Parts: sequence; C-alpha cells; structure tokens
Amino acid sequence: MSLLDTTFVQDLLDKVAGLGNDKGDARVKQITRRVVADMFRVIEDFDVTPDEFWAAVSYLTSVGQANEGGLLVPGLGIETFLDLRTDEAEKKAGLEGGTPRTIEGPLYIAGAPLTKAEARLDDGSEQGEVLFMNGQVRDMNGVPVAGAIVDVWHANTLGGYSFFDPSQPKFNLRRRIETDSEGRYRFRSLLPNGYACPPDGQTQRYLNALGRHGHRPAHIHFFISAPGFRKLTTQINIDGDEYLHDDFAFATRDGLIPPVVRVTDPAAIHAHGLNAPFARIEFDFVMHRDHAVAPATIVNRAHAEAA
Ligand code: MBD
Ligand code: FE
Repeated sequence: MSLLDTTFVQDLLDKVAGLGNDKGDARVKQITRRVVADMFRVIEDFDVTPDEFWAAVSYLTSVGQANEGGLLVPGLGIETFLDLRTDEAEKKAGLEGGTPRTIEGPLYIAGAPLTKAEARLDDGSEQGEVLFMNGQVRDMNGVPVAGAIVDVWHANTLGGYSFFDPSQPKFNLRRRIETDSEGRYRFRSLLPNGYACPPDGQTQRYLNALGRHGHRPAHIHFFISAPGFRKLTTQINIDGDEYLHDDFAFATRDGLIPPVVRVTDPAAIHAHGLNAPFARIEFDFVMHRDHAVAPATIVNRAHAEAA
C-alpha cells in the first residue's frame, strides 16, 4: 500500500483541509483536500525529492515577486482551458456560433480614452506600418449593435505594451470606441509585433526547462460589451506571423485570423494622408445576447490601473 493511501495520511489530509470543523468555506475545504492529495500523489509517483520540492516553492515565490503569475498561467495552457470550459458550458446551454472567444492575457489596463465610432490608437511618435481596421458589431441575427464598446489594446512595433513598457505614452495603443448607429467602429493604428516573455524572467525560465519558446504571434486584443449582450473577450492575429500557429499562450483560433490587405495604390495612400503603403483589416464581431442559463462571461480579475 502506498503511503498516501494509509489511514494516517488520509486523516492528515482531512485535518489539513479543516474537514473536522464546521467553520470556514466548504468549497475551499473540498478543493484544498483534492489539491493537496493530488500533490502528495505527484510527490509519491515521481519520487519528488525534498530538494526538488523546495526548488518549486522557491520558483513560485519568484513568480509572485516578479508579478508573472498572469504570464505563467497562459503559458501553461490554463487560460485556454478556462476558455474551452466556457465554450463547453455555452454549447450545453444551446449557444453556438458568434465570434470565438480567446484569452484576455495579463496586459489589459482599464480606463482607456473613450470616443465615438473612431479613434487613432498611436500618437504619431512611433514609425511603423500604418493599420486601418474597421468593422461592425452585430447580434446572432445580423442586427447591428449600436453603442457597443470596442475596448482595444495591442503591442507596439517592438511587441511592448504601454504601462508595462514605461517608455510608451500613457494609454498608447489602448482605446475604447463606441459603435455608431450602424454598429460600426474604425481605428487607425500601427501594425503590432509579437510579444515575447522577458528572456530573463521566471516564466521563460520554466519554458526553457520544457524546451519551449515564449513568443506570441502579433495580435490585437478586444473586449466587446453592450447592454443586453454577453461580454466577448477575444483577439485577432496578424496573418503571416511566424508564430501564428505556435503561440506560447495557445490563443490562436480559427475565425480570428482576418486577411490583412496591403494597400499600395499611390492614390489610396495619398487619400489617407500617408506616404507609404499601409495595411487594412476588416473584422466584424458577432455577439450573443444575455442568456439565463449560460455562465456569465465577465471575468473578475485584478488589473493594474494607469496612474
Ligand atoms: C501578451 O500580449 C498576451 O496577450 C498574453 C496572453 C501573454 C503575454 C503577453
Ligand atoms: Fe497580448
């Protein structure tokens, strides 16, 4: 009999989880009982040594100190698994179709400037390929959603995000756009580059031990929200990126890779007030209305706030 299965260790687990008292939180107790027991099982099955165990404790401490919890979670596929669970729950509730969701990631900042129908996301201080993106927010019946908020954020040409990269202006490449009476939004920005985990960071340290890279393909994040609708958290990928189907955060999904049209016609370039070819992306967001049964899609998680 394994040590784990002895009455002594099973009793220990019950006490660890506070099962013998009637205080505390029943759900926390139940999950603690399982998590600690599963960890004991791992230690036993893999004959984890004390040195290895304390290395793991020290590693998790470093992740916390580096504030990389939000980076490690998608890197281990956990954020994607949570999405797949929401997809499954929606399917069970009869909700299918619409724009696919994908992970939020760790780099959202609330409170970006809000404008009607259109916005420019960059302030002109960075050189790069200009992007014009536009589209429509609709419900599942094709009815436009006026007054929806398109909350968009993305990296700069070096793969860095404002706030987290203090060299960028406040709210650079972050805006909220309210759709017009036809549900339309449009913005001007710069094509982003892919993000890479800090090479000397704690997430990359783990990835190295797995023989993995820490790159994401170039992408643009969105929260789409409107009264009476289920909040949509998603991203689009920039087609052609070398990591398009090799994302360390596992966020690429079919339906989220719109064509990138390169506009090279001199008259079109001139008409946009530019002097170099630019990129155009059209992408519509299709949302589900509020639903009585399916779990809510608003995820409460800690976000840094711009000072
Ligand atoms: C990102 O930009 C991102 O979107 C995710 C999921 C993880 C790290 C950086
Ligand atoms: Fe991102």
